[in-house]
Amino acid sequence: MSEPWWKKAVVYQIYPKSFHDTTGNGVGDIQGVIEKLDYLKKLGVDVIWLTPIYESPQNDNGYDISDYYAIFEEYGSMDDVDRLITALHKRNMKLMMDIVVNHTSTEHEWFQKAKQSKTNPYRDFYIWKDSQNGAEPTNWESKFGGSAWEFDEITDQYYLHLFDVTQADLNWENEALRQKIYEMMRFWAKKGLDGFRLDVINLISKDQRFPDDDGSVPPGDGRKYYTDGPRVHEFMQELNKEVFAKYDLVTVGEMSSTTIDHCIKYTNPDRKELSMTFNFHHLKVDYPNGEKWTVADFDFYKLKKILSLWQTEMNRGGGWNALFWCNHDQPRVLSRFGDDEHYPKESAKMLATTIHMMQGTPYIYQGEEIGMTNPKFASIEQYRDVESLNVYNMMKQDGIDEASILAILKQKSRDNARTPVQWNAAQNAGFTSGTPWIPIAENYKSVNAEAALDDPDSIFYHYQKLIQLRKEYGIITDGNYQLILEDHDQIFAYIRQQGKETVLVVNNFYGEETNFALPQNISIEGDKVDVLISNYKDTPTDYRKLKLRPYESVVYYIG
Ligand code: TEU
Repeated sequence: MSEPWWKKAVVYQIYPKSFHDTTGNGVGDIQGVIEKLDYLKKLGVDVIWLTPIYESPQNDNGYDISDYYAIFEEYGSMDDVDRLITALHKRNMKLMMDIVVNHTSTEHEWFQKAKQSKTNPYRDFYIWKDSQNGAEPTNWESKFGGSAWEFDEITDQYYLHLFDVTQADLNWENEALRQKIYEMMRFWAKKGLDGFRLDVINLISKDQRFPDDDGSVPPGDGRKYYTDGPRVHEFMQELNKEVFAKYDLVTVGEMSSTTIDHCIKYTNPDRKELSMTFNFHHLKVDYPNGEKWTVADFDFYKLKKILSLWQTEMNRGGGWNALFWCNHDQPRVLSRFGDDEHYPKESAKMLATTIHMMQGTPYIYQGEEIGMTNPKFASIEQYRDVESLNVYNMMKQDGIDEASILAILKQKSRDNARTPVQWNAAQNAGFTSGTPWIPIAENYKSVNAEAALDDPDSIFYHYQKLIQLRKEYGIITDGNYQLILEDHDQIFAYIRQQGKETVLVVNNFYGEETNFALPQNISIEGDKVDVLISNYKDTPTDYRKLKLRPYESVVYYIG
């Protein structure tokens, strides 16, 4: 059987709110996406993943859907979506829509009906429980802080919300609900979509005993009772049969706190569940003792180890990884693992190469390709994200001083990724003619798409080349992965091998020079050596011993 097309594809994530505004209301829109398709075609990406554009009160920027069949007015109309699909397909590109089916907005009609009475037919679409000795039904915590249960006076019961109080969890045990979801997803598939990104899809099956978390496994917030839960694979197979298989869709599941074993199950084609998964273990290397809300440096050894483990284990189990550094929930990678001040170009390119030469399907988050950085907000007034604002309030209540809280948000807030795309050096970075819904990063005069396109040595063209290499070299898709120099404190190096071919990837992750020496036990055949990509000029061709400059990154092909 031939390999699925998406194994050689690169996906570009668009967060429409911050992408491009064509109406002047300060919020990006679908027409703004259409206008930038030639730019994306030039970059070379195959698929666009659009984060939720459905009707929504926007308490969590669209991850709180109130109508799956309607488009949020500020983004445009259903006609705009149809035009986007046509415009993409004309360019031989594809559309992947984000879908949120772990929860809906409490403004969704189902929830509005469900809360009216215990006997309402929609009641069981959600998860309702009585209080336990006058307190919440369990001690589970919301991912955005506080209890995961909210009391509703009308019927004297609590409903479950693993995220914001306005995001009520759906009850996947209910067959009628599942059928409604499949029907809705088929509606979208019929429009000519090419795939789905499924929001926190590994949280849909809750342990029906609903036990208290005894805290024996950190963080003790209840997640062990609903993460990769009892019926999740059964539900994925049903979803696959009812929707994905009928339309030949590419699917990526967002997996919260998952394991490699589960991700193999989700993505091994024999099981007919999903195409690939996102996991976040490599992005928790700056959470000391699992705590996200601190200012912390990242653990370089851990980063290498985790990424490498997922490379080898997913391959061994016949699974498939989604590769990424950035999304709308993560700080900008250039500010996080690179040096956005002294070596922005070198380190952005080095980070891109590190991920793009691995096995899997790479995802680029809007602005990453031009080296966008965290905005370094200095006041709470500049933040918009519900999670950041909750954390701010909770830390304030705990008596933590303003400056310390702001320092944490500056590093960890999800808003770091959500500032508008910097298109040019004009007013509001060319994002809008109005007032942007969230402030624009101050560096837009030098960091912007127009400047990147004018500079042959830009980060943009480095990404373009990485995407091209994936199309040209089968070994990037299929070759075996092996980490080398595992204990080196500055170098992240690995080899990919297939038959007599080798790709050697050497990255200096720091701003100091260092020496690379190929370990003796690594055997490389072949005498033809090519430098596939690098981030300095005059790269030496003898790959066995190298003096690496700050953030230097080199990829050799030997075959
Ligand atoms: O995120 C799920 C998720 O678990 C996180 O990455 C989340 O942002 C983090 O735990 C907060 O600390 C998805 C979406 O990507 C995110 O934007 C939504 O807010 C969330 O689901 C709820 O739908």
